[in-house]
Amino acid sequence: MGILFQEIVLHKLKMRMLDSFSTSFGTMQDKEFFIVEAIDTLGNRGYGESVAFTVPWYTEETVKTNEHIMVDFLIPMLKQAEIEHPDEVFQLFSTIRGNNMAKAAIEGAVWDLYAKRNGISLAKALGGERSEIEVGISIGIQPSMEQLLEKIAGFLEQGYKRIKLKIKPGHDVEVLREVRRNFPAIPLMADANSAYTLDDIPLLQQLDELDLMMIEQPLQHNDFIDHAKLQAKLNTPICLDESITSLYDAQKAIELGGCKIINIKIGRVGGLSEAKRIHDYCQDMGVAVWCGGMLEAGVGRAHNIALSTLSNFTLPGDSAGSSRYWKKDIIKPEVTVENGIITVPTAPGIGYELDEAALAKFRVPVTTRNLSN
Ligand code: OSB
Ligand code: MG
Repeated sequence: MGILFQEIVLHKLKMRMLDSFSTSFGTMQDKEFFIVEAIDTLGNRGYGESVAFTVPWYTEETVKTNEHIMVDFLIPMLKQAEIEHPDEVFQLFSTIRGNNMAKAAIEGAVWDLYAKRNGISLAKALGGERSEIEVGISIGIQPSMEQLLEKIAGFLEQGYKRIKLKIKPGHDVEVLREVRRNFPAIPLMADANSAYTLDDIPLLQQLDELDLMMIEQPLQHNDFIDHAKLQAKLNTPICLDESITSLYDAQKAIELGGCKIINIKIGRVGGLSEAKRIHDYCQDMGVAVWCGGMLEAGVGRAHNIALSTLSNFTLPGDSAGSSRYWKKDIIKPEVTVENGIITVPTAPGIGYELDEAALAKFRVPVTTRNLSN
């Protein structure tokens, strides 16, 4: 028998991060998101997490558009479906354009449910091979150089495997130079979140002397062509984040020479099935991938960990331990990092339990009613 859905429940949560997080596009402190709970007719429960922010500055999606698209379109579609395998969800949702983060939140719950029904971990269901994954840390723009150096030293002490720094015009080459001077040998990279243009080629070329692992998304959020022009003039590998929203994008970006590395985020590409296809394609093309982060709570973090067990995730990801973001996470146990390594859980599904008390504590009302009700 395939999976028949009894109910799809949205839990809307609001959590305050321990530290604000600043990028070239803005500063975040409060995280609002949905935990999607998919319940099958046998009473099994799977969980997904939506990753859009309240403001559409990373992609066009927001918490409100996620709610609208899930409640009015995706949940009614799923409730009518019978699914043999979670790979079918992507196709089921293909008549709805875009809205990848809304789709991924629901598809993620179906993947967890599927793995639990089969008594296997999500990592195993995805075809993952690693029992441990390496993680780095993404550090937001800091108020001062002293604070940045202190933060870096602290995270290195905790064992994180690489340091990623956010940059923006006026806060780039000098900052990275100073960091490199203080830490001559650490694996270091920079993420611009689309803050530059081709006019900045001379500036970006100065990064070549700093031995960065890569520069992430220097140019426009939906571009591959200018990135290819830039890559031709840079030794530092370009990694694309925002620009890659599908397998098609990954194919075009790589064909054009727009990147040498891809940051895969489950939400940005519309779910785990598409993430896996991008992973497989990159592996065939000899392009390394790593798993990005969206300041997730525990459920989203668990999905990132499971995805990172696939064999071409050869570079450390951004999903750090729960305590880097939250005073209290929503899963038991919390995600812990030891010497830069997360041990992949082996229990069925995402491998972590929902902490019902935390869910109750952070819950806020869902406001959108299904249009057809
Ligand atoms: O570009 O990878 C990004 C956070 C918010 C929005 C975009 C990005 C990020 C991060 C942090 O770099 C990743 C994390 O720690 O979850
Ligand atoms: Mg990025």
